[in-house]
Amino acid sequence: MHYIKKEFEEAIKEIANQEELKQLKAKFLGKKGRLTELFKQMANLENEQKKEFGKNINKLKSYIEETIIAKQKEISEFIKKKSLEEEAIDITLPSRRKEFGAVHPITKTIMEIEDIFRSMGFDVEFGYEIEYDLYNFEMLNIPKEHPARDMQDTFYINDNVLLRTHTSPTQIRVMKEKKPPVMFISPGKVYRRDSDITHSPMFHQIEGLLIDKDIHFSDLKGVLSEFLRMFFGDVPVRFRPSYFPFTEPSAEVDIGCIICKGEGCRVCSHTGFLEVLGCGMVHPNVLRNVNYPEEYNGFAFGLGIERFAMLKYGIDNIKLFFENDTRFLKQFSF
Ligand code: FA5
Repeated sequence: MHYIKKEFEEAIKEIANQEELKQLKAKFLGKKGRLTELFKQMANLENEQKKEFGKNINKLKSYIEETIIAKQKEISEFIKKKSLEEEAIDITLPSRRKEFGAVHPITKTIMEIEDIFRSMGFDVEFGYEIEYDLYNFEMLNIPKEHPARDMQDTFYINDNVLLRTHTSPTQIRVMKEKKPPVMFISPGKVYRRDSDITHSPMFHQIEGLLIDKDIHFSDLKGVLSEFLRMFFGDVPVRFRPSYFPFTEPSAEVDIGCIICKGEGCRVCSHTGFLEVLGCGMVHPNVLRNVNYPEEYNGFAFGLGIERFAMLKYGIDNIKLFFENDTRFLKQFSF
C-alpha cells in the first residue's frame, strides 16, 4: 500500500493543469484504478486482516481525495493569478499621442472667401475641370486665332476639349442654365503650362459674376474693395486698367505686398504691390452669347486662391501647397 501512496505523491508533483489532474484521479480512484485493484486483493485475505487492510485502503483513499482537491484549488488559483497578471494595466504609462489632421491652407482660404461672399448674398456654383474650347474661349469672346489665347498656355485634350485655363467658363454654364439676375462665385482647379515661385501648372481660382439691371463699375469696385478689406484687413488696394476679352472695361486689382509691407521683395518683384485678381464689366458679346436680354449687365472677377493664401499666411513659394509636407501643413491646424 505504501508503494501506491509513494507513486501517487511522485505523480501529483508533476501535474500542471486540471486535465492532467483528472487523468491522475482516474488512474488512482477510477473504476479500474489502483485502489480498486487493492480492494480486489482483499478477497484473498483472512477476516481479521481484511478489516485492517480495508481501514488502511480507506485511509489512503481519503488522503488521495483530499490531496487532489487541494491540488485542484492550487491550480485554479495559479490560473487566476496568471490571467490577472496578464490583463494588468499599467495606469502610469503615458498615453499615446493622437495626430490631428488639419484643413489644407487652400481649402481653408476657399472657405474663408466663400463665407465673405455668401455674407454679401452670393451663391456658390461649380463648373467642370475638363471643358469645351467653346466655353473656355469662344463664348467668352475669345475666338480661335484671337491673340488673347496666348495669355494662357493651354493643355488640350483634343481640338475641342481642354483642361480649363480659368474658372470663367462657369459664367457661361450658369448663364445658359439660369435666367437673370444671377449672383454667384465658383471655386475650382484650373490648369496652365506655367511654373515658377508664384505660378503652378495646376492652381485654384474663384470666379465671381453678378448680373442684374443697372449695374455700374462702382458696384464692382465697392464689392471687391469690401471683400479685400474683409479678407486682408486694412491694406492698400489699387484698380489698374487692364484687358480681358470677356470684360469691358477691365481692370486688375493690386494690394500692397503683405510680405515686405510695400518695401519691395522677390515675391512682389520689388514693386511693393501684388496683383491679386482680374475683373471688369461683362462684355456685351458674352451676354449676347447666352441670350440675356439687353437691359441686363453686370460685372465679373477671377482671383487666384494660391496668391490669396500666400499673402494671408506669408508663404513665399507656391510649391509648398502641393508637396504635402506635413511640417508645413501642420501649421494650419488652428
Ligand atoms: C483670368 O484667369 C481671368 N479669367 C480672370 C477674370 C475673370 C477677369 C472674370 C475678368 C473677369 P488671369 O489670367 O489674370 O485672369 O488669372 C487670374 C489670377 O490667377 C491671377 O491674378 C493670379 O493670381 C492667378 N494665376 C494666374 N496664373 C497662375 C498660375 N500659374 N499659378 C497660380 N496662380 C495663377
